[in-house]
Amino acid sequence: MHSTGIPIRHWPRILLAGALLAIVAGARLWAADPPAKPEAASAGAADEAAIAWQQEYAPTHDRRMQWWREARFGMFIHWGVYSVPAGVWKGEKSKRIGEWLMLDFKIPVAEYAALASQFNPVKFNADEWVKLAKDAGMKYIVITSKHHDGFAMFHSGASPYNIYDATPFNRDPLKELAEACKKEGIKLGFYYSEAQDWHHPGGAAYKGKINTDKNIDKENHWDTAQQGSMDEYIDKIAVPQVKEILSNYGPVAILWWDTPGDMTPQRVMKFLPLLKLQPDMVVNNRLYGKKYTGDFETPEQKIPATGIPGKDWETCMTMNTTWGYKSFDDKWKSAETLIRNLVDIASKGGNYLLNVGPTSEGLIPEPSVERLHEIGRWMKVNGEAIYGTTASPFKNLPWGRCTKKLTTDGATLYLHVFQWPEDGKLLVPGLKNTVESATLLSDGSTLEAADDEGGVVVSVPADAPDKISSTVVLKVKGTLKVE
Ligand code: JFZ
Repeated sequence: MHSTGIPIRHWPRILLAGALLAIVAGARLWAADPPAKPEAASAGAADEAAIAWQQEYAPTHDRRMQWWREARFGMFIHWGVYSVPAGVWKGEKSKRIGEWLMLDFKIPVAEYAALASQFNPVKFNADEWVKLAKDAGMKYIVITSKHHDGFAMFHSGASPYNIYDATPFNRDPLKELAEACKKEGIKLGFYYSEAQDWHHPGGAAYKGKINTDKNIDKENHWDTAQQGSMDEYIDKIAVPQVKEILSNYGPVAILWWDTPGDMTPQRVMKFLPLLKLQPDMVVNNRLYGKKYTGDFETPEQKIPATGIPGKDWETCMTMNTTWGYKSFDDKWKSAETLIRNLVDIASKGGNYLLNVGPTSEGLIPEPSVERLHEIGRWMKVNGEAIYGTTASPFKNLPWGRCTKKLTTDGATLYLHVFQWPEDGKLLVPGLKNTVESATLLSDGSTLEAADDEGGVVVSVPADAPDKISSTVVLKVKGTLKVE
């Protein structure tokens, strides 16, 4: 699927494989929907196709994923026209996530589109956003290029319903972000809602149980302006726009698909060849069915209890309870929770994609900024124990988490201590290696480490260097032995 290592002449074979694989996988619907009936196909041919796909795709997976695995921490940005109503429609507060407002209130297409004339984010400053992410210790940014409301946040030639043509703003924020990211050495990726599009005729709409209204057709469209051929929507809007974002914004590090409901193998095949426009790019798993895994899994708003063994994965999460800006959502997670989430995720081998929802003025809300600053302060001291680490060798640590780096002749264990021991004795249960050195990451001071029946006991100072999470670094020789 990516050009490097895959000669062009193989493309038809890859596409065929992808299509057949997709048939096996069956349509992945949105949460809470029953699985769709798989289309008829012989299982044998489909299995062969799955294998063929893996053979073509796997060889470049590790190469493309290398930076991503090092990075561990990124910023998600949900920004669009929905930041104008900010979760309120005609005086009524939405209970849904902010970017779903149009569907929540079944807002007619023209009425919602008119909001664009009020979208003038003159305070938007790409350099500031990128610096904020960078200072928080984030290594990449993923921003919504088009969400389900169909509004493109870039200057699109495929539809005038975009921030450049349909608002008084007259700027292309994705261009500006691409430049700022390049300058600061931050990777940039784009979210694109490939199937759902509530604006353009033929775009899909969520089919879950949300509608009791008789005016809604079986496609769950609430406005006749939404009716049309989905294939035509894919050909005229989605495919050209994905081509634009992969062609006009420099190196694109990530393509983050979303909500594949109503995708078919044929529709998937229209997108796949575009990926070769960015041979180093990684893609998530939301283009189609479960067997089309992409490069990484995307648990949403949750941290899998034991990670996802054998898979790369990224937990995306909000800081309050919405992705797109809602003026009244003040259920903010504490910096402590966010930092410990990052540690928890790294200890299970995953990445953390933490969301901000900028306002219609182009500002990242102050509570988000404050939290990002606090995370940044912590990362400046403890980043070494996050970047490029792999999952904990311990099943359970009563006081916190562990990340590790394997070296040619041993290992470095980073002990993330959430509950600092009151008696000054930190027990590392089941560790059978002899400890070469034990230090505090915050000031490099040496600590005593002694073998003990239960493992290794590290003597630590009375006070925790950091109330949220302090890092003790153990260097051990030889193969890791944990019982
Ligand atoms: C999706 C979007 O609908 C939402 O607006 C936001 O962008 C979020 C990051 O992603 O939400 C989803 C998508 C897929 C599932 C659940 C919620 N799913 O497959 O279970």
